[in-house]
Amino acid sequence: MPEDSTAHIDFEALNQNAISAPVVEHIYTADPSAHVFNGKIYIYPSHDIDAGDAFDDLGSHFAMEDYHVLSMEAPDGNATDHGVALNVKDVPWADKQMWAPDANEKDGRYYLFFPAKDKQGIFRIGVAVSESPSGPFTAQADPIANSFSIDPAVFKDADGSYYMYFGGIWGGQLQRWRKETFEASQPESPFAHLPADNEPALCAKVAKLTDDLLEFAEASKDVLIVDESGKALLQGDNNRRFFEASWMHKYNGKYYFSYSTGDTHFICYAIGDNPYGPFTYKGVVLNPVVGWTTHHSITEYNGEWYLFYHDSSLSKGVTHLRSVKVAKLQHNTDGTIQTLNPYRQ
Ligand code: FUB
Repeated sequence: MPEDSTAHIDFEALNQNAISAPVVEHIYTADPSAHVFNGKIYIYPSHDIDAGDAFDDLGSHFAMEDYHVLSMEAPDGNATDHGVALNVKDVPWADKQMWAPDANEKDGRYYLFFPAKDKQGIFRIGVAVSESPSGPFTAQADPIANSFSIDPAVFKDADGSYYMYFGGIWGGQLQRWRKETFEASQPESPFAHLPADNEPALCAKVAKLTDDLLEFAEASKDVLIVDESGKALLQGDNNRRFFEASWMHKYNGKYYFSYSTGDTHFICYAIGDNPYGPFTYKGVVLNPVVGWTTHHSITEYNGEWYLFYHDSSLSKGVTHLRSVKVAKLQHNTDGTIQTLNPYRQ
């Protein structure tokens, strides 16, 4: 991922114009997956650190080692850091890069879903379990069978089914799973195996989870995003096509799949009639933030909707040192979402 130049940014002015402030400042946090459990907001973020790894397009500088859970009594309140919830050292199958996690609850138990590179350097998705939403979590011995790539988001539908959405291109390795097995790339390149610009875009994946939430109940399927005429978005449609950071929320009976466009830095959304799609592209949820990555979740709290997101304003533009923020989100009466600008013009 190319590093943006932030030398021209007046961070004092930017922070004054920001629509929200970091929810915590004592650690760097990113990729927030927010849920309401027992009336309280719990945020499951990445815990950004500077491990000294060089910046590259594979995201090697995102060398995170553990997760902390944050909780808030209200979206405009203070956040509590519950400390280390899971460390990579305590995950038998994982080697490094604890990237964007999510969590969910079933029958009073809490499940943390997380990607990490295994000992062969392949991203897999694991599950860790706790009796408490704030952890600590105990990891399963192995990753989810047939899991791959990054950025799991687990959505509970009204009928009690749970679905995992996942995937991310470039360093997230999704493009290396276009065949049955993982395709090698020597030397490792984030661009090998991508479709051509005039081919259909690579899709995020979705799979229903088993009743114990520990495995896929089915082979994962493509999350197809189409334009208003029903045509699949193309790989070269960088302002609209999927890159990473899947999320699902349901509003007025419709399924909203939202995601990051990566190299064009938008959070976009598409609407469908069921959890598998297809989803019709509708627009932008969040315009670009300071920092290369953008990642979010959309959560209802007390009848209002909130966007949890991150930027690199606290670190003055360091791409891999990000801070979680939250802002109110509005759905229009026709079901579309009002685009947020992270900084007032
Ligand atoms: O935090 C590491 C990676 O950066 C995440 O997995 C992506 O979604 C991007 O935010």
